[in-house]
Amino acid sequence: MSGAPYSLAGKRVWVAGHRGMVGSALCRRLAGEGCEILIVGRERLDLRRQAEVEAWLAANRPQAVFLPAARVGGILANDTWPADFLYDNLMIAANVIHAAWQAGVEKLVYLGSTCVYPKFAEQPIVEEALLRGPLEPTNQWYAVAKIAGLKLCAAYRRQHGADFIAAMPTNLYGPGDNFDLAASHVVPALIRKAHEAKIAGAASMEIWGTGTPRREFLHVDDCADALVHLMRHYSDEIHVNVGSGEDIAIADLARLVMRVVGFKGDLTHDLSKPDGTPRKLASGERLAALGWRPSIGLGEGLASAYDAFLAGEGRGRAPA
Ligand code: GFB
Repeated sequence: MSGAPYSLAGKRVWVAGHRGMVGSALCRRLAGEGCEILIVGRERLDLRRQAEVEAWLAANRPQAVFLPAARVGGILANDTWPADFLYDNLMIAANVIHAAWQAGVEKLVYLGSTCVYPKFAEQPIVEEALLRGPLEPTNQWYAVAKIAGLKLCAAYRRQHGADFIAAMPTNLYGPGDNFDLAASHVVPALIRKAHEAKIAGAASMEIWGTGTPRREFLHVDDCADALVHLMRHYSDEIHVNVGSGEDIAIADLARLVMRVVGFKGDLTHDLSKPDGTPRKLASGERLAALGWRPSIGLGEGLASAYDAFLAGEGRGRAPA
């Protein structure tokens, strides 16, 4: 159930992971909320170290916390470094959620991902589908850590009355994305590949897998707006999906990116790379019932993401 609106005005609000794509979008979105935004770099606070996290929270006493901090990556990175994705994300969730409760944080929003759902979940995927089937093998490690995080929020609410909630965003893209081709998600990878193919005058651009899987994409500024909406209007044990409500086949996405970038070559396929889950369209009913709607369409969003890439606002990007 949604509680009375929680006000951020005048509050100390910690954005854990403020340098990441979601964290930086949250800082942009919170600028208009009249709150004091607390940030701390990983060179000063390693969220995987429990004692450091407890000491920082006790000293800085945030009243509200957004927790997008995570080790994230695309399908290949998740499949290549399972221990890193499971351990880092498990420790971050356990340390921050427990220490936030100890420090009396009034409200916390934890970020998971729609990859927590079963590989063959009925589409669109409702929140109740969680744990009703086997996970997608390539990102099961990240998914288990994220499931633990969302369950920690529910457990601290049930046992201690902590007002901690969990949001499950769909595939995100936008400014501050990671353009390193080995670690990135599909949108930044296709933007970089199309750009480099255009600059090189190449005849074609290669995508991973068959191009038939479908994915839902949400611009990171829409995601940040939804997270603030949930912080203000939602207080309940079940997690909430955050999506755009539309999905697209990867091959069609690639053609859309090529149009945005201005590359007119052919598509080729590296079938040695995994397709991953066939479809991952989240049901947005629960969030829509709270009065939130996305506002950035995919075409417009991809154009702004390409502009950000050209301006060098991504990590691991190629020289322009
Ligand atoms: O975005 P992506 O890496 O992750 O891949 P997932 C989405 C789809 O795009 C897959 C295809 O079917 C990929 O095979 N694809 C095509 C590419 N070309 C490329 C390319 O050049 N790079 C990449 N990366 N993909 C992620 C999880 O799954 O979803 C994360 O691994 C997170 O942990 C995220 O949960 C939301 O969408 O398959």
